[in-house]
Amino acid sequence: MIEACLFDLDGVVVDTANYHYIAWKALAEELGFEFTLEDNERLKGVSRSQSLEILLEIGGKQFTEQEKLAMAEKKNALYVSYIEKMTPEEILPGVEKFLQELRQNGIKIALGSASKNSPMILERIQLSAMFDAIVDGNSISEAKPNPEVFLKGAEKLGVLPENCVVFEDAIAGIEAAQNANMYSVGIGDPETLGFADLVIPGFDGFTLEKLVKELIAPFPFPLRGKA
Ligand code: B16
Ligand code: MG
Repeated sequence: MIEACLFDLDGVVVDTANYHYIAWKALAEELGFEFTLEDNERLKGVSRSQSLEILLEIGGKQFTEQEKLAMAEKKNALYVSYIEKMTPEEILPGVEKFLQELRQNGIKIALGSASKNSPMILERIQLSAMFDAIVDGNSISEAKPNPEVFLKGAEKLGVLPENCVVFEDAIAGIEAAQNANMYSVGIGDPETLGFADLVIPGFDGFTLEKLVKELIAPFPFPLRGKA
């Protein structure tokens, strides 16, 4: 039985990946190397500090912890200057309608994101009120694929993990959902996220009825292979 749905933010509710990309690219250019869109794929769902490590590995650069802290802050300041201007129009297609349908059916909703900027983004896109609980980069100590972010979300909602569904666009996020013993729905490419319980291209035209039919009915929890 589905009692709660937990949503990742970047790549699921909004597409902030491009803002992250422009900000990381600016830092890379300042350091004298190129950072491509393909490189940016490696940063999706990854924490800010881990993202910087990956970026510096790509550029073959080494810095002290203090220097790295300053770089992460600089990147974040630029990133924040972009997300400050976000509007509700940037909510991905079908998301609001799906969230409303969940509420109407008494299903609880939580956010489970690695981003420390989640509260600001939700406020700018005017979606904060839709979430019964918010767990983000400010309240977790372990990054996905560790299940902490989703387990904390379920706990805040007072729902058992096996009655939760996680919506995620990142491989590490689907792994985190599976490690939490929750159902997982991948948002994006079946080739990349095929190991999720269900993969959909996005929320446009997606309904609770479809979720139950395509995810829960074929895999009632006690019969799931990996449960
Ligand atoms: P911040 P998600 C993640 O958001 C992004 O996908 C990832 O690219 C970013 O590095 C991370 O948040 C941390 O973001 O610098 O704002 O704290 O996909 O977990 O919603
Ligand atoms: Mg994401």
